[in-house]
This record gives sequence, structure tokens and C-alpha cells, in this order.
Amino acid sequence: MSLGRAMNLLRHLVLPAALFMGHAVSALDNPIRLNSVGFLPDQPKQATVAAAATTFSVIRPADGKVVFSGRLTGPSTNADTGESLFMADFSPLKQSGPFQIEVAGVGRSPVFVIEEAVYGTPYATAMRAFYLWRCGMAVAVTNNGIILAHGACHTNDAWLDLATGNHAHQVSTGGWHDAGDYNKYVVNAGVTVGTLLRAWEDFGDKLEKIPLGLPEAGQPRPEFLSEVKWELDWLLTMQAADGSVYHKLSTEKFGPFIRPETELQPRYFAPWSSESTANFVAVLAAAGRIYHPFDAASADRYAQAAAKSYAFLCAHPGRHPADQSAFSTGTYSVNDNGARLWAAAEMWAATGREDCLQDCETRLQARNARVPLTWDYGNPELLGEVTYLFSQRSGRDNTLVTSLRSQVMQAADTIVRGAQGHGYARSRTVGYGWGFNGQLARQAVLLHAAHALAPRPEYAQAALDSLGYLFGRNIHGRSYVTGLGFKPPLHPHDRSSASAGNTGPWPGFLVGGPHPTPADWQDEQADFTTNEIAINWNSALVYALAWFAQPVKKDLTTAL
Ligand code: 9MR
Ligand code: ZN
Repeated sequence: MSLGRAMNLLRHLVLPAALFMGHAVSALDNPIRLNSVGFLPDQPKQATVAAAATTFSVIRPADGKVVFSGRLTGPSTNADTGESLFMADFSPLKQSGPFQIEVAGVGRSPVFVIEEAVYGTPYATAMRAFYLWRCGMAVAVTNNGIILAHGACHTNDAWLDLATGNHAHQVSTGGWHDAGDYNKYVVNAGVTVGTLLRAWEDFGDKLEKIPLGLPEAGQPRPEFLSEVKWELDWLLTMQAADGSVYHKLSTEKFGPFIRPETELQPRYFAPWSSESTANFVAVLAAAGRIYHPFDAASADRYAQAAAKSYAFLCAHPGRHPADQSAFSTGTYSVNDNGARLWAAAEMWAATGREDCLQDCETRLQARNARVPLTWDYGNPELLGEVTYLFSQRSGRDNTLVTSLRSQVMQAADTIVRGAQGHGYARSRTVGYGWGFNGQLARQAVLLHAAHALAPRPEYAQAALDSLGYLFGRNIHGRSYVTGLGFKPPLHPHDRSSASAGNTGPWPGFLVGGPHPTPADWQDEQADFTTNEIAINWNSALVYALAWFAQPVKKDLTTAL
């Protein structure tokens, strides 16, 4: 076994047990747990109360005036947390403003807001997190009067020694840091860019009206697409001359918690892999199509690069993992089936090529058009399935389309049912594992696809309930997104913010979340298994928030 694999196994097996033994939920946590970001006026509204009581009221924090009162229902035992929980339903309250829930003898909930535009700022903040992740350039924003910044980093990326055996340098600056570490991994870049481009396709008209405060603001290209372009342009540099795509670009070992611009260890390309090549094809083909109206020159570059790597992929039909034995950094070594399906779907949607359609449909048939209930970088096929399903191109196999459509609806119904009766309305279709906060948010892609086929309020509500869980309706009674909601993480596993002096955590980053049990999360920097941040999880959060985001009155750019 390689050192890299052994290290990863060790991270998996030893650390969770050692870190979490005896961890208990703090008695200081608020027993009234709800989406502390807030609610849309017309959506159902519930809070969970982890204390015995019979009635509740909703009050205005400013003067304590009661605006709604009701009876708690329950208790019922929540299967996955084992808690006895009561529910407060205040759906009829539609008036805008900040509110709190008061339960006599228990206390008051965090302040939350009911407002049409309640998701505008969280969306922009989560999207702006990608800007703060940018590698290869100096970044700076002012947030609540505090400057969040880093210098131009990793400007010497990178060495080919570990990919080709030759001591040679090839320029591969740019892109986003992957997570709490500063490395760059194509597979994870793929699912991240794919999820973000899906958000743009589904919600772009609306997103264009929400400023992000990026340096590219004011250019003809929408800011959202400028941010994603930073990653796409780096991806182009990961393509080898033959069309294969290097698996990652990384230091040999995870580096220390220092400023990115002071990390001067040599960084290396890893050898190519079929999964990174397929991810590359999928996102660059999609980008070629999506960027064309806004930036034809970039779009053409993306389309050409995708076609070249697709040809390589077709000529190498077997799984080809990258040899990462020289590294102990993240592996992202996964089966390439899902990525190949996605690549074929995007190539067809972008070009209409018959061979790509056939490739895509053969792969869809092979999996009986099944759609995954939960997914991440290891199984991105849903992105291809959604592209195939909603493409306006002719020529598709009607039986396959019908079958895919019904599978999307069935899967969405399963997700909805999975949340029913759960004490925090968290769908039981998502377990508790590394990064599963991201998987919970990412179900919004499937729910939205089902909603687009046959609108049901339950689909939107399931996505809102997942956001509710992430923003505080959970066993910790806390937000899992830095800088947003009630008692958000203060010590995420994040080298950029942790080494930035006393800025505190940078806002808009979703942490991986509890596992192996719902309670096993600690707000500690060392706990990378539950409290790290990562681009793939944030892309899922951005997607879910983008669905419900409306432009806010306060222009975010004024804070920058
Ligand atoms: O998100 C990844 C998770 O699914 C894996 O179980 C884990 C261990 O291999 O790695 C996670 O990804 C990390 C990556 O390897 C390196 N950058 C930080 C990522 C988030 O923790
Ligand atoms: Zn960097």
C-alpha cells in the first residue's frame, strides 16, 4: 500500500475515534432550534424544541410584542439523535421582520428573519467564498469593517517531476484552493464547477441581479461566470499535450497553517487519471456552451479543450487511476463511470454530436437511468442526467427520457418522504459521513429537477428544510456555515483564515458536518473530519441558496 493511501486510512480509522470519544453536546446550546437565517413569508415554518413544554409564542425582539402563539406538538423520539423533541409550527405568520420564539420556562430562540429576500446575502456570501479561495492572485474584501485578504500565492505552480518523471516546470497558476488545504484537485474542481454551472443554468437570470463584489464587476460577463472562469482557466492548464488531464497539483504532504503566499514548498502535478479527464471534459464542454453568449473567446477555448480530452477519453475506455504514491495529500481517486456519463452528456448537449449521444445513452441504459439520491465528487452522473433530460436538442431516445423523468420524480419523492417525521426535517436519505453537510445541500439539484418537471411545493420545501438544518435546526442548535446564522463555526479547519491574524473565520464557508453520529461535530480547527471547509460542499450550498435567493436591498458591494 502506498504511503498516501496508508495516511488516508489512518485519517479515517484512528482520528475519528480518538477525537470524538466522550464528546457531548454542550448544555449551553439553545434547545429551541430553527433555521436561524430565516424564512420566506409563504413557506411552512417550524422550529424544534428539545425541552418539555406545551405552548410557544413568536415575539418581536425589539419590544417583546407577541405576534403569534400556538401549541407545541409532540414529544416524539427522533430516531437518529435519540432525543425527545417537540415541534412549533408558525406557518401562518407571514409578516416580515426579525422575530424570536419564546417557550415559557425554556427561553428564547435565536433571532430569525421572515422576509422575501432572506437568502440573498447568504447566497452572495457563500459564492464570494470562492473568490477568497482564489490561488495565484492577491485577494481582499472588507467584511464588517475587517479586511480579509491574502497575497498572490503559489505563483510557481508547478513541477512535472512526479507526473512525467522529468524535472520540468509548466505554468498552472490560478484556480481555487480545494478546501482548508491549499492544493488543487481536478476531480473535486469538476463536481464543484459542474454544480455551480448547474446553478447558473437553473437560476442565472436571477443571479445576475445579485452583486458579488468581485474585481470583475462591471465587465460584460456576469460576475458569477467570472468567478467560475477563475477555476476553468486553471483547469485548462491541467491538460497534457495528448489530451489526458493530470489528476491534481499539490505539495507532497499537507502543509502547515501558514499564509498561502508564504507556502513555498514545491508543488507537483500528479499523473493523469481517467476520472480527472472525464470531469475536465464535462465542465469544459458545459462551459463552452454556457459562456458563449457572454465571452465567445473563452467559450471557444473551453469547447476545443473539451473535444480534445474527450477524444483521448474515448481512445482510453478503461479506468485509469493516477499513481499518487509520491503524495500523502487528498486522493479523490474514484471510479470514473459517473464522470464518463456526464462527459458524454455535456459533449452532446454542447455539440449535438451523434457519437456523444450514443455514448451517453449507452451509459444511461447500463444504469437503467437510475439517479443517485446522494452524490458528490465520486458519482457526478446526475449532472449529466439533468443536462440530458433538459436539453432542447432532438434525437434522444424517448423511452430513456421517460424513464429518467420518472426516476427523477421518484427519487425526489423519496427525499421528501425521508424528511417527514424527522425531528429536524433532515432527510433520512442522507447519512452522517465526511462532508455530508454538502451532500444534504446538493440534493437540491435533484429536487429542483423534479420541481421543473412537475412542480410540487414539497420539493422546494425539502430543499429549504435542508438549509434549515444547516443553519441551525440541528442537534447543536448552531449554524454550520461560517459568518451566517446563529453561533456559526469559529474555528474551521481552514489555513487561509486561521493564519490571517485575528480576522476570525472568513464568512460563507460550509463545514463538513457531524459524523459518525449526528452529535459528532466539534468547532475545533484540528478536527478536519467534521470542521473543514471545501469547494465541493460550498458549491452545493450555493446551489441550494441560489434557488431561493432574491436580490437584497443592501448592495453587498458597498461592504467591499
Ligand atoms: O471530501 C473528502 C472525503 O470524502 C474523504 O473521505 C476524505 C478522505 O480522503 O477527503 C475529503 O477531501 C479532502 C481532500 O482529500 C483534501 N482537501 C480537503 C478535503 C476535505 O476534507
Ligand atoms: Zn494559492
